[in-house]
Amino acid sequence: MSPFALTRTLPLDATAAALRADVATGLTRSPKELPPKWFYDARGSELFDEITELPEYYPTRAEREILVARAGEIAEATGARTLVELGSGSSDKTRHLIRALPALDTYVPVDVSESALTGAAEVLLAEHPELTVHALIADFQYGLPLPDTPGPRLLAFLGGTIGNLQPDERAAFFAGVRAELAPGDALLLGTDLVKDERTLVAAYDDAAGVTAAFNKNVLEVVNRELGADFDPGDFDHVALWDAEREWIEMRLRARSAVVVKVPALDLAVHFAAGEELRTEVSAKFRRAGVRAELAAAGLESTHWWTDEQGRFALSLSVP
Ligand code: AVJ
Repeated sequence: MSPFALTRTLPLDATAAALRADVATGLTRSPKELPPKWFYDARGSELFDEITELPEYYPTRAEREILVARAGEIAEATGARTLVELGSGSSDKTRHLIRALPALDTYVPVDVSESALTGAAEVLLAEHPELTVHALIADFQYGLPLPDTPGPRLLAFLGGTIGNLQPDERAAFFAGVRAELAPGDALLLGTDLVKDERTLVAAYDDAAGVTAAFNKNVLEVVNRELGADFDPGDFDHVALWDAEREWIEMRLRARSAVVVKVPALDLAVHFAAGEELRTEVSAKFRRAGVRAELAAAGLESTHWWTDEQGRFALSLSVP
């Protein structure tokens, strides 16, 4: 058997159709909005990797600290033979987990970015030639068509990406995960935690402007894929903390009135001066809330670990 397989669960044209639908809906409604998954073309994935190394962007380092400290406990608690990682990206932090799981035989990275998946698989296979890697190009919001792999399975959703979902979407997501888990399987969830506004906003509005470039890159994606004529220079990067809903929002704010043509959709989109396009919600969590959301989906929390500074949490739950 080949140690590496790549499965595209969504045909290429389904991805294109989803982008068209999201742009058609999101740019014609008020307030305007685009889902964050469209950030991650090859350039966007690269920019995100840069973000994870910024001094202001603490979540990646905090989560890595927890993984390094707790990998042994996670291995012991799960005995995982298959590790499924949703939104695996560069699989960078996962390496600590893979190294610590003695029974591991199959790694299933799932991501919307093909470039991130193939790059990550190459690095991992070089380090662990004994591992079977079955990469899935998939959008896990639309179901989890997981390959048949040996149990127990550990499903990891790291990085705080769960925060990109709205509360109702999170409930649906956890229910979908629960449905995939058999007795003995487990979910490892990474959640960024509520903290002071200054730290949070700085993490999404860094001094070097990498997050601003990442945010504006979604306009380049729409330009390339749908022939639109966005000028990223017409927009300012905005990051703000919504204290009531406890989430960060990223937006792109039109510096002046502008009309953007989207030929593939036969659309002209009008922005008033100062009008904002919401590009991301990144929710922050508290322990009781995470536990309650998991419980509502039939998942029982068994472990909660944070970094030394209490900025980020990893939790383990079981069906
Ligand atoms: C990959 C969704 C976890 O919300 O912190 C980083 C994406 N956006 N900087 C996050 C992101 C702006 C990131 N997640």
